[in-house]
Amino acid sequence: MRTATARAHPNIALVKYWGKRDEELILPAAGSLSLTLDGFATTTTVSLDPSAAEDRFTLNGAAASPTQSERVTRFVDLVRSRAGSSSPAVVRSRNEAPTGAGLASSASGFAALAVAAATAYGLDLDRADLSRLARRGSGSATRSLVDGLSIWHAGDDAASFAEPIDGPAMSMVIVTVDAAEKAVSSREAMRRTAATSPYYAGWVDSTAHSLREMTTACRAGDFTRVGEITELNALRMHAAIEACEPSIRYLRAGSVAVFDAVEQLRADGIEAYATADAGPNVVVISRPADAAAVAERLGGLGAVRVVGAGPGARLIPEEDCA
Ligand code: 2P0
Repeated sequence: MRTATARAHPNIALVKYWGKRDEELILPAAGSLSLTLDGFATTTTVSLDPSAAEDRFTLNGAAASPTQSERVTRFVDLVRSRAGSSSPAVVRSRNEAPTGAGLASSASGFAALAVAAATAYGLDLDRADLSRLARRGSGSATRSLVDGLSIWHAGDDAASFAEPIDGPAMSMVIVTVDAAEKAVSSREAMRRTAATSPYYAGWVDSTAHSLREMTTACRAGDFTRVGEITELNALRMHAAIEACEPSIRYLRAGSVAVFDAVEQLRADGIEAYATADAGPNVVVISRPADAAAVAERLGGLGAVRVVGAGPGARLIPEEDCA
C-alpha cells in the first residue's frame, strides 16, 4: 500500500484573494500575497487502498461530512486522472486550527493533501506544480506551498501559482474573537460579491494596484508600508463583501473593537496593523520585537496567539503521521 504524509500551515493574506475569473480552475481575479504561518498545522496522510469501494476521509479522527468528503474526492480524482490510477484512498487529516472560523483551514488542508496525494499516487511534481495543484482544491492553498511570504500570480492555469518573495520580518498576533463555524462559506460569499456587489470591479482593480505597491514595499523591507497596505486592503475587501446582496458581514462588534485597539496602539507609538479574513477573527501584524506588547494589549479582546513565518507544505516522516 502506497502512503505519504504531509504537513502544511495556513497563510494569512496581506493582499487578499477575493473573487475568481474561472470557478473550475480556481483562477483568481487578481493576484495576492500572504505569510505562511508557523502554527495551526494540518497533517494529512494519504494511503492508496485498491481494494476499497470508494475514498474514505477522516478529519480529527472522525468521519468527515458528505460535503467535505465530496470535495476531497473531487480533488483526489484530479490526482488519479494525472497518475492514471483508479485506486481509492484513505485520507486522514488532523487540524490544529478550529475549522471554518476564518483561520484558513482549507489552505493548510488542501496544501497538505496536494503534497501527500501527489506523492502517494507517484506524481513527480516540483513546487510550482504542487502550488498549481493545491489551487484546484482551494485558492488560498496555492500560497501554503511556499515558506514565509508568498505571492500568488493571477493568470492562466500554467501561470497561476505561488512563489516566495522577500520582505520585512513580521509577527502576527491572532485574536480569536469567535471560534464558531462561519455562516457563509468563503466560496459562496466570493461568488455573491462578484455577482452582486457594486464595488466588486473597484475591489479587483484596487487589489491589482495594491499588489504592485505591496511587492515594492516587501522588496524594500518597508514594514510600515506593508502594514498600511495590509489594513487598507482588508477593509476594502470587507466593504465589497458587505455591499453584496443579501449582505454578508464577517466583522462583528468584537472584530471592530480589535481594529479600534490597533489604531490606539499606533497612536501610542507601537506600529501594528489589522487584517481579517472571511470570519470575525482579526490578525494583527507587528515587528517581531513588538509582538509581545501587542498581544498583551489585545489580550482582553479575545484569545491571542503570536505566530511567525512558517514552512511551506512538505512531506514528513511516516512516524509523525496523523
Ligand atoms: C485570502 N480568503 O486571500 C482570502 C481573504 C478569505 C479572505 O482565500 O473558493 O477558501 O476555495 O478558492 O481560498 C478564502 O477562500 O476559497 C480566502 P476557494 P478560499 O486568504
